[in-house]
Amino acid sequence: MEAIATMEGTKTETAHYPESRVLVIMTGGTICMQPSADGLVPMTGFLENAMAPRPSFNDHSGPPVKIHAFKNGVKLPLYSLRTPLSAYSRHIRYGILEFQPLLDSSSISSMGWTEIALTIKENYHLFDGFVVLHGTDSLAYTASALSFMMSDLGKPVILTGSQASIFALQSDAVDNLLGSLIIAGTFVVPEVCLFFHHTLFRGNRTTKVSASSFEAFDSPNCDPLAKVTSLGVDVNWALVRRPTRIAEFQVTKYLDTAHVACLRIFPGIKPEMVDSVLRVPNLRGLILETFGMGNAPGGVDGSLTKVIREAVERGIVVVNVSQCTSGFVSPLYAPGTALGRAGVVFGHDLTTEAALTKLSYLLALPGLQYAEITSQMAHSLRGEMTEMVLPSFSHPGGSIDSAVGRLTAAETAFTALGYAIRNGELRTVREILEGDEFNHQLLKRADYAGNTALHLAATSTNPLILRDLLVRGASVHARNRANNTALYLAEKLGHAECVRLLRGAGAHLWLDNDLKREGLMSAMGSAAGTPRGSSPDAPLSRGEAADLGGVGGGAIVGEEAGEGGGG
Ligand code: ASN
Repeated sequence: MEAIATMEGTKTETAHYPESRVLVIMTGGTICMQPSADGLVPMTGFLENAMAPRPSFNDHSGPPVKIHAFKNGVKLPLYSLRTPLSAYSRHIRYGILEFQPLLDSSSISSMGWTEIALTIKENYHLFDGFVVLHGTDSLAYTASALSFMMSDLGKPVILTGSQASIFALQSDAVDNLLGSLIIAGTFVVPEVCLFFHHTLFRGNRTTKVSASSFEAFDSPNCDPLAKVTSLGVDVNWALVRRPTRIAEFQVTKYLDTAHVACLRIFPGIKPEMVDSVLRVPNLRGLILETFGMGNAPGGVDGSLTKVIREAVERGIVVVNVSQCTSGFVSPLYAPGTALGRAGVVFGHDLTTEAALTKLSYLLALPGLQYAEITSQMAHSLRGEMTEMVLPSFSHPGGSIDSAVGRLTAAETAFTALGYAIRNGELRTVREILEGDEFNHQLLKRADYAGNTALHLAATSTNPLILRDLLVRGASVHARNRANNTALYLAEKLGHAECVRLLRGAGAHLWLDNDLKREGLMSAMGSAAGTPRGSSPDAPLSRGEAADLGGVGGGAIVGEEAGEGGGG
């Protein structure tokens, strides 16, 4: 319960506002550093020392609330704070798990990446999103590595840090951290992202471009996923990737960075230098940073090409990436063609960071043969390379016409989709979703009650529709205005096949008992409906039934993470 200031500035009304939950994983970096005799070093106690005293991170809504998080399988009590109300009418409640020891990110390794990934995995069901605080030096490597280690991710994982310490008078730390928290707790961008200087990037497209500027990162071959402006967060939903398999979130624990090298070609480089790297014992892969579009010095006798061909014949995967920050490699010029003929894989527009971590990831997968590794290196796994643009489809006629004909508003397509879902018309659903104009947007739209197409499908008797929406990337974590996910509705209605599919795609209910024990039920309750954690066994309440009543309207909610309630 909190006071709302009226126009006159008097506090007369009260209202509940929902909370999202975000777990902050602190690994170290400048953001938490303080000067010492040895230079800047990371300091522990970030929640108490850096966040609690700052009004943007602590609305002083009462004594700190204890929540829980898991670390190495152990359930730990965690003090949490919450932000003041955001422009999206919600608070972000967060707690922090700190690495021991905290690192300068120049010391991160595959072990640290595994620790971050496993921490997210074991807390996945407890939080709406995750913010990883990390030094900037190797941030683009970590973002790339995590993107490959995590498959079928359904929630936002946002990495950030800062160029100046949060304890410095002039710093980018507050903006970077606050922006990350708000995005992670508000928008279901189910990717490993990097947030810096008001910009959300796809993590595996980023590179550090400045050692000192606050604008430290760029993703030269991929537009930002979102921008923060004075008007709010502008998400480029058409770019956002989402899981399209009926599969649960998984983590691959280990990357084989120990047997991969990276070498930058320069004018006059001697073939023997390249050869000696390629003969490092047990080397399995080499990232070759070449000139321009993928060229390396041929030499009169082609001796550089020769040492590379011999390495490929020994089973070493050699990947060609450009030294240029933007553009791509291709066998256009003779030197590039020669490398291609020697068996080098063209990494298209991969960054070095993404190429290195992707190859380390593939080399660590058990049982993957050379041919599979090289083939996967040349294709996008997590949006790390530019994909071929698919031809667009024209809007089909047929059975969609009768539905569209009834409507006049701009959101007719979503309304038609709602009717088709409700009537169990799989064919019409497909026709609408394949309509070129709408297909990017429809899965993210919601009706006036906040129901996305997936919510509607969860209440339909035709589970094939739900399945179709899932494989097209509908988020299982979006919530309607009554704070309920599609799974919650399907459970309540006893739609067993929908429940099975949703759970298979990573949907989950919140841990009711935990929330009750923490005494958070009232804090998490919403004005609109059922508190988070309501028993799925109870029949739909009138409010919930009304919330499913309409398919009209279609106001875009931008896949906001929900209203703070229902599982
Ligand atoms: N050396 C620091 C680190 O990467 C740099 C930073 O965070 N800005 O940990």
